[in-house]
Amino acid sequence: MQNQIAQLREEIEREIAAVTNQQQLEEFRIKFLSRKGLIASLFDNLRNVPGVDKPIVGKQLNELRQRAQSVLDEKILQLKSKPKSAEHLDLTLPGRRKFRGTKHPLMQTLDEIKSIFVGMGFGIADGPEIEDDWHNFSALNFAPDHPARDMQDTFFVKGDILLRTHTSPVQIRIMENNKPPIRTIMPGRVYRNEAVSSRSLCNFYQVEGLAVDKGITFSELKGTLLSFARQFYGKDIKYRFRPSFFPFTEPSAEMDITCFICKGKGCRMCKQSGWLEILGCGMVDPNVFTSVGYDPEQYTGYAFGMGIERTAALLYGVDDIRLFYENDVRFLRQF
Ligand code: 2U9
Repeated sequence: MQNQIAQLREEIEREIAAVTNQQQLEEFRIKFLSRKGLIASLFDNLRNVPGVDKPIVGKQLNELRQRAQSVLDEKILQLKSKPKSAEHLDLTLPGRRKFRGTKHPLMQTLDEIKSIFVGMGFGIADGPEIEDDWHNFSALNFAPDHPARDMQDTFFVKGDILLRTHTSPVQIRIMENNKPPIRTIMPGRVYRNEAVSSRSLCNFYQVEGLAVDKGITFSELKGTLLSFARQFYGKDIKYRFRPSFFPFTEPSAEMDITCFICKGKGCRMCKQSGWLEILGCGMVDPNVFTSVGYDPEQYTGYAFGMGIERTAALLYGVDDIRLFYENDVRFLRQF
């Protein structure tokens, strides 16, 4: 009996070492450890062992069963942690494609505008979105009874603190803190108390620009903005300046370019006019210079402003600017 136990122990050690998968593991368990297995049958034979030897043989059998169980448990753990062998890998499968986001179309538009103006020597500045009446209105020559100062048009926070309605207060802050020459653009978010529609939002992006120096003329304004329009909309566009009014510029104008979709023939985008309005501009009003402590006899300057949603809508032929804020991937992945 003791010989049989020794042989079985050797067999157990040999066979467990050869086990490499779940099926062989189960075969091992059945062969040695099941109720009809080899160890159980040795236990059955115990009744034929002489009485004096029974305790010692019984002890050896118990140790054998424990050993078989422990090598089985170890093997279970080993197989679990073992990486799947190469035969399970299908190296011909195509790689998993990661979903790649893209820059938002409004930011693409803004970045393009920024880079064109930086190329013409402008710096970039930003400032607070929560402003006071002075920087947003008074210093910009808004009359005390101008409708924009009304609760109906502007979001007031408390007293004369408000959400800026344009990025012009940044220019006021720059002029308050710096001497000319100044050539800077101010991109940023602005807020207006307006009903949301396909053409207007209550918060949107703007880029404004300001140039101040001795001897700046309307020709420099025209040359700079024409150069911008040609780089941004295409070198073949034609342009026109229409007189307009803003409290902070005098004279003021709006710049139109020939519709780049129908080439001026008239279409849905330009409402059959052949022209697209792209920005507002003008020569800085002398009262604005006085507000910031510049001598209007010494300095002149020009300023301009454009809405980014409107610009991006024109560029990409989008007819509802609310789409830029819905974050529908079917829309966004087209840019
Ligand atoms: C200072 C002096 C003058 C900025 C200007 C415009 C004309 C303009 C609109 C375009 C579409 C606003 O986003 S919009 O609704 N802006 O037409 N903005 S001149 O003039 C300034 C700014 C700062 C100190």
